[in-house]
Amino acid sequence: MGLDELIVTRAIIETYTEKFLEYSDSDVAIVGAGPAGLTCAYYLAKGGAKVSIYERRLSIGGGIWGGGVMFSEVVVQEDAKRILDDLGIRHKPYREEGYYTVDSVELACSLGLRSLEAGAKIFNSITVVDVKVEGKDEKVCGLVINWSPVEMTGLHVDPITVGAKFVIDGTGHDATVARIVQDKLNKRLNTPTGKVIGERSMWADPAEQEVPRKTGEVYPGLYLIGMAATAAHGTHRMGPIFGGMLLSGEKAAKEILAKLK
Ligand code: 48H
Repeated sequence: MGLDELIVTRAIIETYTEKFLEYSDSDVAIVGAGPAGLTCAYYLAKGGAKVSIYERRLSIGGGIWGGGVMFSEVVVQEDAKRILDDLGIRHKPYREEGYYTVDSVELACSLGLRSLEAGAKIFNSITVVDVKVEGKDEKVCGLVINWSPVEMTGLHVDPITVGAKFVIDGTGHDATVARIVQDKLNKRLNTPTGKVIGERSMWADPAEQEVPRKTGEVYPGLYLIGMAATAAHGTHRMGPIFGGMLLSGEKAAKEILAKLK
């Protein structure tokens, strides 16, 4: 029996459409499949939540792949080692106590696979361009999305909307969703100035401690994780040490799972 190209076409379109429609209303919609977003998706899905991730690029992993200056290793500190163990991600102790290295390619692949296996769905090549809001307090209750190539080429094509009980901004340095709420809704965020402050210069030790601390609800229905939390709260950057990103994803997942129950 020969292969039929039209069957290939139909198989792809039908299966993707089914998947997309099933997740067009989720418990949690995460923007950005970086280390924080993927870790958060893993713990949420493992806890029974219906989770969708929208990622602008074709590839997942955000800033993981390049390690430090394209040397494809990242460092994870003692506090976050248990997350690597929990997810079965291999790591090596460095000769200085409390520092572990992880192959960055392996980290990106493993975080992606573990979150998918736990039940999260990743929609790549989709850019989040706005939020959906409802009620008197204009609570965030979904995302407005478009194909990334449409955004890149500036075609005049209207986006569509997906729903979620909680939205998570895991967009990294840009804190894109928090900025959308600040600029388009003209709302005060739960940060010291009410706005996205912008990250401070490198100081890894306090920076890493602050990432999980600053992780949380920044506006009704909107959570900040990872580097987006750092940027919004104006804390220090940390360079290629990734423990804070993993701990931040885990913390937001725990808080949201408690609210979903
Ligand atoms: C859909 C979007 C959109 C959008 C962006 O940058 P990331 O890796 O973010 P984190 O917070 O998980 O991890 C940060 C880490 O990688 C890092 O940069 C560190 C530790 N830096 C320290 C330092 O000192 O520099 O991932 C964010 C993801 C990316 O994949 C983007 O493509 C994606 O979000 N994204 N997806 N719609 N509007 N904006």
